[in-house]
Amino acid sequence: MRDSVQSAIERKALSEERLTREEVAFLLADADLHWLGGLAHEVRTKLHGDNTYVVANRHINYTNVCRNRCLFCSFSADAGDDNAYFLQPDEIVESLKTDGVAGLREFHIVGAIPPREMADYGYFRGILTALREAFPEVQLKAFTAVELEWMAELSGMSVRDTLIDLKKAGLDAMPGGGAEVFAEDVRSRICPDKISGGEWLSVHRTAHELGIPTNATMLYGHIETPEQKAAHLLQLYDLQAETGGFQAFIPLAYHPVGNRLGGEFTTGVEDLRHLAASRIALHNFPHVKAYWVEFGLKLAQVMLLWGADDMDGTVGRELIYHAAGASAPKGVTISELAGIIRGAGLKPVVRDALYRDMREYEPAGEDAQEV
Ligand code: V47
Repeated sequence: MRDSVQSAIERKALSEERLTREEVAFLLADADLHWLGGLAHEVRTKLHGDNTYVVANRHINYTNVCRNRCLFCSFSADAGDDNAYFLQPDEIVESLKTDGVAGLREFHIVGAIPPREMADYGYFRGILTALREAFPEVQLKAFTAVELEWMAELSGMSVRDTLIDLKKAGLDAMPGGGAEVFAEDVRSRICPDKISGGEWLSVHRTAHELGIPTNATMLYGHIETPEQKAAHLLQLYDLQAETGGFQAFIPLAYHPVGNRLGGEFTTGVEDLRHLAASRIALHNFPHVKAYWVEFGLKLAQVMLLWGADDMDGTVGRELIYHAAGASAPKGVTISELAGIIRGAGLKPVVRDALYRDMREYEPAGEDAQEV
């Protein structure tokens, strides 16, 4: 029985056919781990050979002041809290100039949902225009679907018109945060004030229609079931089949420190299982990331042989996972990432935010930031 389920999944994954919800739930909950890793690596190798992508990037978290206060989030704060902060666009530019941006290809810009009196639409747009003007060579991957919906509300424009306007201001691509698990039953318990799963998907559909590539995520390891995760992955699969606008999927392991939800860290085995199952289920996504900030560099390296083809980037100063108990460094250099990739027997390829302009990593002159 198990053999026939496995061979049906193998055939579908390698011939680009949609898996069923039962099959994806089987991958997430029951499948033999070695078989799972082997098949995920086959899917990854079919798409990319040994190529393993990295970007010299810098994460920018413009504020932690948030109206939503999701129960799993350890980063957000209320306006009056001691740790609350709010950066103006010129302060962001100044701090980047101080740190240096030589060699950077991408800014990854996400924050929170500050109250209306704190930030209007012009504030968010101003972050893009200030960065584009100061650093025209660095691509802007900015704002989750959650931030986008809020900006549309602030601007009085539709999501489509807001995206068109942000694109004019310099938006190149969108990150995949805020997806969590789409099931309403989960959202009402862990992020009751956040946009719905349907709204998240709709913002990404609109971005794709406008030629703005986006990423997708799934937050696992809290209160969700394998069936809910399987449904989440297949909703992503279906949108990708419709638009082709997703670049990368990033599985996000829940971190339990410093928030109201509490609970446990995921284990390494669970992390490998979720990564491999996602790679197999989402065989129509070009890239799956091993975001080393969540897992540490050693497990992220193993993940490159379990379905991941991308390590995200140098990151610079990570705040969201470190607030929630992450023990990885806050940033690394491109040469460190390249060494980790070569140590897995794979080929490091440097990329930009749009997976264009790619070439094999060469040590001379590539080190964007020593952190
Ligand atoms: O949206 C928040 C998650 C996300 C916790 O698109 C938590 O390239 C675990 O989306 N434990 C932000 N996860 C990170 C993210 C991301 C990261 C790297 C690359 C890209 C990309 C996207 O982190 C949030 C939320 O889903 N998160 N709190 C926590 N305690």
